[in-house]
Amino acid sequence: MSDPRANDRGLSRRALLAGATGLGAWVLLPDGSSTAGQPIGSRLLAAAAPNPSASMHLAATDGWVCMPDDAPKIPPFWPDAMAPDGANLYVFGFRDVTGFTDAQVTAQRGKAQISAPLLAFDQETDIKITLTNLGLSIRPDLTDGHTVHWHGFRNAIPLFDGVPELSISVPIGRSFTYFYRPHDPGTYMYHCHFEDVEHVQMGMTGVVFVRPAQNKGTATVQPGKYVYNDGDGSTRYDREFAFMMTEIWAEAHYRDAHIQTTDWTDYKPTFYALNGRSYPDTLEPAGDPMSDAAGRLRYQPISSLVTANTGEKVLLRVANLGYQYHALTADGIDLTVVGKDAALLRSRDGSAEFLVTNTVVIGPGESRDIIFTAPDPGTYLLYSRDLASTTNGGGARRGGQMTEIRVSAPGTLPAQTKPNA
Ligand SMILES: [Cu+2]
Repeated sequence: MSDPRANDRGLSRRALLAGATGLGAWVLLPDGSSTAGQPIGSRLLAAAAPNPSASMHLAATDGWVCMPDDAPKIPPFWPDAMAPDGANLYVFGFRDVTGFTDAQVTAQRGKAQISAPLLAFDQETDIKITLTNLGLSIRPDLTDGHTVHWHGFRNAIPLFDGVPELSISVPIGRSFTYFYRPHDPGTYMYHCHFEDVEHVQMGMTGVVFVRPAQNKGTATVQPGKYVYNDGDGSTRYDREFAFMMTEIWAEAHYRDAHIQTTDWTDYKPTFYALNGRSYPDTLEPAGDPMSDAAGRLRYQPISSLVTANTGEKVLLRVANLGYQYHALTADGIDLTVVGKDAALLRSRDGSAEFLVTNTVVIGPGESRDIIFTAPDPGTYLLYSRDLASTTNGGGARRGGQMTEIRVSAPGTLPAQTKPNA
């Protein structure tokens, strides 16, 4: 395996030029102009100098996770008898291996997680994401590549868009560094785009969002937490929680593990998930994929429990990378949709077009930014309206895309330091 840090350093001007020139004679610059007729890269990189930077390292591989054990069995598909103790479903996925040594990265082969790591960046940050393809431990015969596709993101350079037909995919044992400079705040999602119907279903999906420059404060807005550059503070919030909504078709996962093919037109999900977990697992605290003591949700590390103090503004960043529509509802709580598909809901004359509702419909590949004011102390359900998506495999107990909003008296919880916590 190549050294991902070397690869990171290797995103030199020359490498960038080689990549860009290989794909066409000009590129569109972030300011809307193009480099036609100019030496490619000179303006692009000169402009990068003053921006803050962020870099991270993701690994792509396969692994095993644990869906709720009391769901009706579907022999031989689920639970999968080949699964190691404490697991029951085969998946593909990403892991955050930022700062790991080569040996540590390689050791994560066969230890994928769902959903993918939650990514958050500030607007106008120069971002490098190195992807290492560790291969599939259970299917060494499958020589699939993997990519990172930042869905809905306007990429200046197709090379970094992660659509293998239009740029490249990362072969097994190799690393590639993607570069982004986000100009548009909002909630996005990312996924592998290689054999995407299969790899997305297998678990290679995660939420990525961009915080607005307005958070630093402007002439009209105090420094704080905002969803967008609204100019008037109307998207301010106190706490944020991101949800990746997906469906899991256990039969297809079994067939991938057991060297069989799937007819995707037979699609019939078994589990419905928030951040890779089905209720009541959604309520459990965050897991740690590196900890042997983390228990059965070790490789489904993202909690979906919403907590707040009465009166606080709570932001829900919801993305859907399933293949079906979902409708999220919270009984007795007004939900204000302030953003859709990483765009502030605002009319041409600048007036707000926020939608106040108690049910938010989200299509596949779409995202919503939803703010509500935490009501009186108590526990409130947040769930998908469709009955099938609030069971586990059609079982009698409540399950699927359901979680709780637990509200405490004012001043009880300290300020939130990271999303979904
Ligand atoms: Cu993939």
